[in-house]
Amino acid sequence: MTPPFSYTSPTISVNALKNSIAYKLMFTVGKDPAIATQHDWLNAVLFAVRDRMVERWLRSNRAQLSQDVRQVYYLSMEFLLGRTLSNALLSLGIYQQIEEALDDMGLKLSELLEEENDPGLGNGGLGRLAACFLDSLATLALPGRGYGIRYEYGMFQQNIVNGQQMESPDYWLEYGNPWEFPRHNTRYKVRFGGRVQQEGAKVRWLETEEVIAIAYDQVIPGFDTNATTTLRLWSAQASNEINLGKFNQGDYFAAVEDKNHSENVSRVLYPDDSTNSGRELRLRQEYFLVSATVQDILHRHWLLHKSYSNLADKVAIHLNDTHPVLAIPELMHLLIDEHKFNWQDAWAQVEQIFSYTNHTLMSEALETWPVEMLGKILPRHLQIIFEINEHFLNQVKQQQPDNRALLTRVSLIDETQGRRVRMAWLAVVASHKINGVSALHSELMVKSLFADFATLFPERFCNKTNGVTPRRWLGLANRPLSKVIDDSIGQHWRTNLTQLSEIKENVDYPSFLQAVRDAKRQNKERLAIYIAQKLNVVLNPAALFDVQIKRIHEYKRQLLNLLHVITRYNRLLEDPEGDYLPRAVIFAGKAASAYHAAKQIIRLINDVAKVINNDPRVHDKLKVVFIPNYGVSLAQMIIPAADLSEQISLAGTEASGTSNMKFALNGALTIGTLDGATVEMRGYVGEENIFIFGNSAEQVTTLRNTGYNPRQYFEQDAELHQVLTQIASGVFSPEEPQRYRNLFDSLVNLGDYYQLLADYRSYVNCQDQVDERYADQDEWTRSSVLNIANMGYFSSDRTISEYAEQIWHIKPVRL
Ligand code: 26Q
Repeated sequence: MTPPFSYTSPTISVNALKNSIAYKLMFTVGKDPAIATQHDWLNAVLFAVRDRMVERWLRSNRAQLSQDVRQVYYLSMEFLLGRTLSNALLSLGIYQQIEEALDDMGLKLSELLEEENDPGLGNGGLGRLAACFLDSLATLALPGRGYGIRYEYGMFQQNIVNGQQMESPDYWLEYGNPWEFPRHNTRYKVRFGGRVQQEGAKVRWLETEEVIAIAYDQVIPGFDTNATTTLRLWSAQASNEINLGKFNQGDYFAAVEDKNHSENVSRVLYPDDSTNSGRELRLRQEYFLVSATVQDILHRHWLLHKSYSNLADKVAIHLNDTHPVLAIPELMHLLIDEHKFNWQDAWAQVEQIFSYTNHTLMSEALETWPVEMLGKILPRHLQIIFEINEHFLNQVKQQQPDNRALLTRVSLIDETQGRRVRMAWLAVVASHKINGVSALHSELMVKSLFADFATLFPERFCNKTNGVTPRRWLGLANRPLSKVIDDSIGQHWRTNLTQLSEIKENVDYPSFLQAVRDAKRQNKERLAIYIAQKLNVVLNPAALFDVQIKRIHEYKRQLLNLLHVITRYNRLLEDPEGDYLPRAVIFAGKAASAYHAAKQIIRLINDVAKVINNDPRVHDKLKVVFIPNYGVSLAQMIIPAADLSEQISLAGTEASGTSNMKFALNGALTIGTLDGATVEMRGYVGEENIFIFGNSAEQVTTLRNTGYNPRQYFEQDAELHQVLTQIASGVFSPEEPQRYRNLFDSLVNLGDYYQLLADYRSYVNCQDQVDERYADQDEWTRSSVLNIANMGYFSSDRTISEYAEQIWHIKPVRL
């Protein structure tokens, strides 16, 4: 077995590791080696490795404490970490040694790694971004920690039954979570409900219901460094006081119900689904996270400084979208009601402490909460929000007297929709920096959503283009390609990704191109085997692997992809003798369970796949697969195997995208619209090495304003006409010909908001160019290499360094 690379710890020997593993199996797992299962061995390895991480953790925390530096607290309702063990092995530099140790013990590391579960504590891009950021914080030795919720149930598991998505609960803690350190003594009361009483200048929040937040910590190892960071997740526990009261009165069942009610707060991750916003439990979750976190921050600060007056010197709090925005009124509440601050002094701290990232411009996805609900659950916070609003609106009046329309627009309270609090407005008013996640998105943000605020506070708005960690997304996910790169330029690209540009020098060497191609081929074969086993569909690894994997959403336009697939199918049948490049079109992604349109898209993909894959005339020229239960682990297998990356959202709708970067980093070429960070990727890889089609964001807006008329495209484009007619008439759903009638209407007759038909022709033509380029394998591979070589900018290390310098004002800890 060739070593993955030689970032290898010289100090930890194979023998020492063998001893630790055997020891852990007996004394921590409590099993006799003679009867231990694979899972027991996995746990033994994991505990042995964890010990090594903890050594670094303690050292790192000690350094952080003693240097008393400013820290960032990254608040996020989601952290999508993916599996931990393999990443830990690479970070510690003991991958090879563990592999060898296990070999000697008759075990295979690769098999054990597949046994580890993949906690799905996030929906998609936003949660995965938070995980990449922790990886970079740790690797750069930046002082900070992540705060989130320890959901008992993560993102639902997706099964495909008769072509349709079925959800089942993801009880990821079933076999325990060996990576977590429960901190039973780090606990805070989180209060809900009750009423507010004014006693002179003092406000009291009384008769509340209480839930206890218990901390669970996980080490996040930095790569090739002693530095680590911490992810602290909160779990809800019923507070006994209340329950015991009822219990003693003999009402046992009511007591248990109360307990369940309290503990429901951290029960389950909410899916990203605009239709279910306004749910009370989600609001309680959001407050649970921020209340426990802000109390913890203040507590830690007090221990060190015995004062809160220098809070803003030591603390930066970052809000990952508006989900944790209640941290703002919570900090005001604690400073004023508990720590005797006056309003001005408290607000002065708040304004220096908070920063906020916006991840969407789509109005239906912006969080607002009914005033009435907020008042019921958090009466004191509602009061504070009203007061923030009053101060803010007075300030606006001074700047722009007599502009009533402006006041209505910027008010934190939206009076047009039955009085709701606009959480994004609250975030903007309180934060010293607000950023978008790609250049285009940040530009649109100040032109559209936050236009008024950008005039009021121009210095607050900035851009921080997303990035991804090269450790997981290249080093770990794509070992064959990593090896090729290591052999060419050494190993330091892992912590200095711009070094990848050095591989450009090899772009004219056939042997290098061949090595890159071989690596890709190996990854494709591995994926093909997985697909054959799971789905019983055999892919030709020589085919072009055309991949779209992401949440199923109308704006991401998986349907546009499918329109192209059907077009190809029709061409194949039309001219069976033609010379076609074989293609495998691969989809994966979850639809929110209440999102009917998204579920119909999944169903149609599967219906189309069934027809095409079983049509003997097609042979292996075209295959379509939908891989169920997409998540981080699957992404790590699929992305390295892709030739073509589909990034085809309606321009102006995808804030950034991050899989677009992961694909290019792994040598896929992109076909995409000028949306999100794909715009910047084009700038780096060059127009010749990316396939761009469709309307620009500006053209999309113009078309919307001048009247988008889909029928016109339907009637004038013969291929499109055929495809849509087939869908509508049941060619792919013969057992229920009307199944996709509504879908047809939404595209053709109801003025489709996502303008699919407007981009259809340029998309299909662009796909033809993809075929042409793929036919020349050397040309293709050259482009592929230039994609890899130019992804240096998209490392999350770059992104995090920018946040650290320009927003958080934090510096690396000396170790
Ligand atoms: C909100 C309220 C109630 C329930 C759920 C939610 C909710 C949960 C998750 C709303 C949104 C999300 C997730 C959003 C998300 O992942 N956005 C993506 O963020 C990425 C990182 O910046 C970007 O790359 C993507 O473009 C963006 O879509």
